[in-house]
Amino acid sequence: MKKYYITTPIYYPSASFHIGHCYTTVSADAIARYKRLTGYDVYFQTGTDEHGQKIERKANEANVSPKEYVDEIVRDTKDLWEKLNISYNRFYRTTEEDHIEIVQKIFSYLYQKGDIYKGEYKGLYCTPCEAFWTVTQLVDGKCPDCGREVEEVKEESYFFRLSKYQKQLENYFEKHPNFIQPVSRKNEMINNFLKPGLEDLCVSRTTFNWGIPVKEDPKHVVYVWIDALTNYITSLGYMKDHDEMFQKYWPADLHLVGKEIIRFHTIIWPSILMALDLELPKQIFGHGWLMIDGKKISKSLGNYKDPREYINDYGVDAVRYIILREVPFGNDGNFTVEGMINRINADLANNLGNLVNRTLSMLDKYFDGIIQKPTKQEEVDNDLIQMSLSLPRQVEDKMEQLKISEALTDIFDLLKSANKYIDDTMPWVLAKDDSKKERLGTVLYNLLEVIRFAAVLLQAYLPDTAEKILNQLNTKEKDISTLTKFGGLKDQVKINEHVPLFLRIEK
Ligand code: ME8
Repeated sequence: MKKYYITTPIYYPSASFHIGHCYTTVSADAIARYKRLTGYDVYFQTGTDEHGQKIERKANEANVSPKEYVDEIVRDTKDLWEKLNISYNRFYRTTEEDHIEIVQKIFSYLYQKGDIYKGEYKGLYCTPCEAFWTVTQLVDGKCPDCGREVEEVKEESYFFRLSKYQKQLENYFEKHPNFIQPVSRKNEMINNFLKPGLEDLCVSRTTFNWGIPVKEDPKHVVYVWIDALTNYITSLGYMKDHDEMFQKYWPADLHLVGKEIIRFHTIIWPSILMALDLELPKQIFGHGWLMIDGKKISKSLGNYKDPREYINDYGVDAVRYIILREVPFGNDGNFTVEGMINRINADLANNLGNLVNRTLSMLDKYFDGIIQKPTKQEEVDNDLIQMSLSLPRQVEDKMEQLKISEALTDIFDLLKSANKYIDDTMPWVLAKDDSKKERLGTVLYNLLEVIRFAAVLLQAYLPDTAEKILNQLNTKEKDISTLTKFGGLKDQVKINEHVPLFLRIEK
């Protein structure tokens, strides 16, 4: 079985996650579920990035130890992912013993190799982003990533020879055109960072304690981004005696990250991997941001709500749908409650919900809920059948390019055609004529089968809803391999009870 290792970034523990945070995780979940559906042995990892100055300060403010502080928040993060139905295989924390041990080993190895050396850092630091900057990189004197104040830092530090990997990185980017996606992000990295020349990177701090101590020099803690990025391999048992997971799953097939951290993932992380003589991940995809009123939803702007409120109000799949459907993957997109309600009403309640409800109700009414497998189809059925049969291929093409929103559009287009097919074939008219009974059974069968096609694929995106539909259809034909033939639903099976999937929301 082919393996697929997909990761989200490990999240900074935060007491106030917003819908923007859910974007990376829900998108990764849809990709992971889709890959499982198409037969891959998927390993999907997420987790938390728990060290650093920012966390230490917050814990101090809250008058608790950093570990107590993160433990509490991590519980809350897991709760949110559970409510969003995130099917991760591993939730990894950088405070885990194994991680700490391996980060120290990696640091020592690179030090002995000469890729890490001791010096003094004098420069600027953005604590919210945990990022070092030079004066020329600032925008209006502020952090170019988040626009907040930077602090002057002067301390003894260890440095990683990032500059040594400049040429190797350039070559790699050139030889692997899909390594950084979308392409616009690759160009940004080349123009903004590689062309001006890479400087060595400060990889330890001495002015606070909450981090992984450098084994040989414990007044230093490892720079939190080095600690964080290595999570993708320490979790697999890299440098451990039992490294079967590492052998099996590395290199990662996809690191899915927000665009503001693409620099760390495409320049710093690959250089470290090169220094360790390891293979590079196959792809790093930098997605865009969810915005409110043209600004990134973020804690500092205060324009957020706990996503659980939306889940409570509209249901988990409505929230997942908005995240996955609203913005072409890679771009920024606006998030509004009004937009969410419009989509729920138009796509989920009308297009999908009504189709399922109408079809199942007609089968109840005209055939006591018993499926009538046809012996012949008519000319008008062919379009719908062909459209269904080509859907899995279309979705596969879109997912190959991580065009999640477009994949959903294809599925919902089929549902739209099914609704139109009801208007064209008018089952309620057929029902009035006894001699048309067989034809009526065929029309309803075609609709049920289209619904099954859509539901099988929707398992990747709206898992609860897909499961409900497949249960209502009373079918075990849930595998994507059953979509090579139109006609998976069995004859004379009685469908299960059904309730509307989504209710229209009055504004
Ligand atoms: O960056 N729209 O963690 P994080 C879309 N710990 N995505 C958003 C978003 C928005 N408005 N706001 C946040 C970190 N995100 C580091 C990662 S990995 C080795 C270390 C996304 O908690 C963001 O882009 O700040 C990122 O992918 C994820 O939330 C976690 O961000």
